Amino acid sequence: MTKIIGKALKNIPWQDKPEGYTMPVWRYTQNPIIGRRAIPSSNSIFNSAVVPFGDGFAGVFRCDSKSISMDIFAGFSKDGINWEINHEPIKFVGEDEEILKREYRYDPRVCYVEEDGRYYITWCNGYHGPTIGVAYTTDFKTFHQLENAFLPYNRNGVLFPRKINGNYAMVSRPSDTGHTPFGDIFFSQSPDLTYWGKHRFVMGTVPGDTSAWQITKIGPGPTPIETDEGWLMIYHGVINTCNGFVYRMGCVLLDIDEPWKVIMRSKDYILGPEELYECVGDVPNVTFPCATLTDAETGRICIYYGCADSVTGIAFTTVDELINHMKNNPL
Ligand code: BMA
Repeated sequence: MTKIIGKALKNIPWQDKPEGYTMPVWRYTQNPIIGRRAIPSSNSIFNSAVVPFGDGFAGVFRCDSKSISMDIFAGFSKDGINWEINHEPIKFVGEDEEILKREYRYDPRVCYVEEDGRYYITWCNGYHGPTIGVAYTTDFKTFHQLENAFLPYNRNGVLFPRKINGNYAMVSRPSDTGHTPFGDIFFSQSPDLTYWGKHRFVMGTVPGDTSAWQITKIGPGPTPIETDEGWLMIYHGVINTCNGFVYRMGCVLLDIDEPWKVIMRSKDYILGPEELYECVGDVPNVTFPCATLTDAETGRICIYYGCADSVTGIAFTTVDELINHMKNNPL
């Protein structure tokens, strides 16, 4: 039994694994939980992140508008399933007008760092090309934008929920200006969330046909989950097919003190596009995880993921399911 290091979350959204189901991750039967038109301006709501907040939940949602402008919106929920999303995008406050200028914003992650009492938001932020935007809030009303973490081009910046060896820690996926046909995961460290360095390679794509769902590019997904065996990280992996990219999810266990060191990684994916709402939409065949809720008491994990760049779904697993999956399907 692996233990999640963290808090109990009695109201975590949950359904038991269906009888006879063989995959390590199973979908919520009422998916998708957020449809395209959940706010008046939206064309699609997907690739979004949630956290426990008060006696319920809060989140930051990617809503593309009907002009296909990509922006991020705050939202609230009592049960983690039914969401009220603000109709206006987040307006950041900050010290530097240059950084506050908006080009586009998408694929948010939210990470609570207890020692700071702050919820940090990271997202793909347009600044002469995609880079990683960073902000924090304490109330999901006022959002303070900090410096972008990196130079362009980078997508998928995911913060760790505590400092490691005295530094903030982030995994990210350097990219290009377009629909990047490559990409590995790197680890970076910062004493102050402004200056990032001590970059380390974590892991790359898998050549050949050993694990071809992750042959083209990979990127970090939700905030890594601390366990007594290491950091459990769910990530996305992509293969380029004759019909375009297909996005699936996998998992990896990283060393607790040196998270650029991989302990175990799964060869088989844990979830991929199969249901209609994952296979059909603005971008077909995409399952894109951006957040988890975890319950340290039971080991339960609820994954939030974007479906076909159109709607948002949830799926369930446990820490033991994922650890066993890696043990039984080692890369
Ligand atoms: C990636 C990002 C994601 C998106 C995915 C599939 O490059 O743009 O937001 O879900 O492509 O279109």
